[in-house]
Amino acid sequence: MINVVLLMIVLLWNASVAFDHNTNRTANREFKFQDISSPVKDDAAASATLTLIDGELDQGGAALSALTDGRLPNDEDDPGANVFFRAGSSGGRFRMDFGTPIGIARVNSYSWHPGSRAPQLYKLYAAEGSEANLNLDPKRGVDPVSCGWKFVALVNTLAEQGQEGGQYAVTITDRSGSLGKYRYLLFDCYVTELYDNWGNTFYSEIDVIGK
Ligand SMILES: [Ca+2]
Ligand SMILES: [Ca+2]
Repeated sequence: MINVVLLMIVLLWNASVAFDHNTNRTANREFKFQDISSPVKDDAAASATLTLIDGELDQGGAALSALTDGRLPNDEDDPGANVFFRAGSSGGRFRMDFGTPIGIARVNSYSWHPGSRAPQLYKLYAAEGSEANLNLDPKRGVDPVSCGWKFVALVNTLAEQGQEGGQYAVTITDRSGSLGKYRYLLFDCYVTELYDNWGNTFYSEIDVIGK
């Protein structure tokens, strides 16, 4: 019995999140980081379909497809090359569809901004597609776990204090080498601060590396 409980805990907490930060001084056009690899163009996300589920993208920013186009911003404040939710809003949700379930080794997300729109704060969920009660479009206020989604990880790169601008690279992995086999990913993105209207992250690229 104890073994079963322990196994369940391990299964529930398998995914791990790590992140790397380039300060405004060390940020670079290639998104080179100390420990996490740079964004790539030919990952599994490149051919995925992206759909907005809730919230509103900022009109000054790029379409969702910029998250998977393999292209990177020219500088630290390039709204047209980043996806971000409308200024003053509290973020939103979007879905990534691979068309068929695929083995996923890791999910990497990249962002770049000189100030409070650099850090990342989001929850990642996943679904295989055949879950009985799966709701592909759960709006804010609906817990995705209650409608077929599996919670994968909470990403939070916010600093306790001090400088937050620059570039962030996040990698979500699993000690088993695979996050699982999924057709859908759901990103539930939150503002990084509420002091002003400028807390929605500038997301430059999301890579999904197949198993
Ligand atoms: Ca990519
Ligand atoms: Ca991009």
